[in-house]
Amino acid sequence: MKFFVIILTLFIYFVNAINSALDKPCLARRISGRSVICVCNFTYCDDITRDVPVNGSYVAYTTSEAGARFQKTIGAFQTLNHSLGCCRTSFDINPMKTYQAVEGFGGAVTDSAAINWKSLPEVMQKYLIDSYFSLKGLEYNMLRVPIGGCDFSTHPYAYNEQPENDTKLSNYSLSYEDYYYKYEDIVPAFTNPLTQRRENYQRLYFGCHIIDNIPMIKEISKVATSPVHIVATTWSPPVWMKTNHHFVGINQLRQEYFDTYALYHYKFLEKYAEEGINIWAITTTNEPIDGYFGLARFNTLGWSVEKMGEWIVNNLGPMIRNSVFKNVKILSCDDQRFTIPFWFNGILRKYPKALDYIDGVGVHFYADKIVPAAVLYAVSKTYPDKMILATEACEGSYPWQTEKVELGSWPRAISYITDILEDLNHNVVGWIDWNLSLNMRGGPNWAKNYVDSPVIVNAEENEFYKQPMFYAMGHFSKFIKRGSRRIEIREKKSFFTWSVKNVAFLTPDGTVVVVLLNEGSVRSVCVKCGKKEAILLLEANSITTMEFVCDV
Ligand SMILES: *[C@@H]1O[C@H](CO)[C@@H](O)[C@H](O)[C@H]1NC(C)=O
Ligand SMILES: *[C@@H]1O[C@H](CO)[C@@H](O)[C@H](O)[C@H]1NC(C)=O
Ligand SMILES: *[C@@H]1O[C@H](CO)[C@@H](O)[C@H](O)[C@H]1NC(C)=O
Ligand SMILES: *[C@@H]1O[C@H](CO)[C@@H](O)[C@H](O)[C@H]1NC(C)=O
Ligand SMILES: *[C@@H]1O[C@H](CO)[C@@H](O)[C@H](O)[C@H]1NC(C)=O
Ligand SMILES: CC(=O)N[C@H]1CO[C@H](CO)[C@@H](O)[C@@H]1O
Repeated sequence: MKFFVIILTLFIYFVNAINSALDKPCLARRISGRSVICVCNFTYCDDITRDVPVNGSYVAYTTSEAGARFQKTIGAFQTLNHSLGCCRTSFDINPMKTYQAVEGFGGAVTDSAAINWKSLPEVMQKYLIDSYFSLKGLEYNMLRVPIGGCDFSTHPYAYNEQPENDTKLSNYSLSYEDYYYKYEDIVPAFTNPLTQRRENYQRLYFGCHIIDNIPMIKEISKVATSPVHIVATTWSPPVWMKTNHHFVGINQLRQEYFDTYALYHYKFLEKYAEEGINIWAITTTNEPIDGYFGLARFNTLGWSVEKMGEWIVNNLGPMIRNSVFKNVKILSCDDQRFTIPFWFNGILRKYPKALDYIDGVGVHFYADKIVPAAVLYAVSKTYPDKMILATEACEGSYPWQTEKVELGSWPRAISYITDILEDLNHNVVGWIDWNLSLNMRGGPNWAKNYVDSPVIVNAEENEFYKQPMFYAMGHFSKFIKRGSRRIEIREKKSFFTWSVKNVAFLTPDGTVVVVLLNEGSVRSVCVKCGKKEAILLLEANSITTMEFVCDV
């Protein structure tokens, strides 16, 4: 028996060694004054396999400003020995004290993401999807999909724009056969050096929703390592349903179309189901405050607290729950976290019955730097059975960020990491990034609302670039599997050392995953769990994910 265990252990080591040897390292391109980007081209794209930690040892992965990308190290746990006293910073992990269960991590398949994906040669389309979703990639397991158009489309559109005032949505179709204007202005056609063909973007643009988004989701589902949970969101319904008859501006839903707008969601679930794609959750409209106050220059639908409550209780809730899609989750809010206390809680004060229909709230990232995460407790304390999911984030969206795509930016990776750590430590169950891939300008985007993305596609050079933000996401998504529970982790440090931001999880496989963000210079820390401890070296300006079995 013992012999068998030794052989098994050797075998595991052997497999690990092979896997590690097979990891394809980052093809680093240093951007002057910044960190590196990893270049994927027609023949090469880096990948990473997660090594299963063997008892008594840990596997750690490090990404740093200096250029490490998922750099693996293996180390040993030792019996606690207080005479060592080596660490000025230590982390006490208690797997017995558990918090929220994780749903997952992901990004958004917008029209723009799909168009950029499609602008690559086929072999690179596969690289891009594998990089995010496969066993050798970040193992994303969540997606957000717009219902109809959003700003990251090539023009504003919705389903069933014609005929007007069609309460039954008799002409609801995913493919829209529509005008081709504007797109050529946004992304000029170019000659693909590989094929020597002049790429016709109009082909992609023409009904891109059905042509590109659905195939992209299908390709994703083929390689994903756990079922992909899709969150679908409407930015704006057809303008005839709205008080101002425009996609943008101050507007609300016309009272006579409350049921039609619920049907608009139901039909989307139905159309995607016909394509073999099940939607996991819908939200109750993207950023309802924007349209209410006229804050945005992109597609919106404004909602007051009262009207939203009324719509959920009288229209959307009953329609979904009395249908074959009754298990589809309904997430409310889908707006900045500061809206929770007055907006989401406002709905529930006025329409407590909405609680019967709502599974939780979606929160967006853009005001997180000024609004304390403590507001999230307004949900998890008051409604402990409702989930909080981070449904949208991106860098480069603020007006003062004049450089929309900042290749190689380390501060933008830190911004993602800090926000994810903060959210996870406040009971958030998952974190969905925006556009999976954008072009070198951060588009296409009909409203010229260009932003950054973890993957930037340079179709003219037949390359795409994995930004530091990409690896930032991976330090969570690849290791914190769905069903993992957050566990207690306590930092003990001497007064004069800076804090290392942290979070810890117990995975369904029984391993412990710890994520540590070191924003200072190089140092050693002790990680203690049960009767054992390990010393871990944290590189300067780095994020480290450590996985091990806790011997309690
Ligand atoms: C891809 O990058 C590698 C490494 O720089 C290079 O050797 C290879 O020629 C590139 N392939 C193409 C098609 O550019
Ligand atoms: C590792 O330890 C766990 C419990 O501590 C045990 O269930 C498991 O069998 C061990 N695995 C190996 C390979 O020794
Ligand atoms: C603890 O560490 C000290 C110093 O390395 C060593 O002498 C001692 O034997 C260790 N004790 C145990 C229980 O491992
Ligand atoms: C249905 O929608 C299409 C656009 O998708 C439009 O061309 C057609 O005229 C519409 N049909 C009716 C009856 O309005
Ligand atoms: C749709 O309804 C609006 C408002 O009631 C009305 O002004 C408009 O003429 C109607 N459009 C059609 C095509 O019936
Ligand atoms: C496709 C796209 O960009 N969608 C979004 C990308 O991120 C920005 C930032 O929020 C959003 O505004 C876009 O809607």
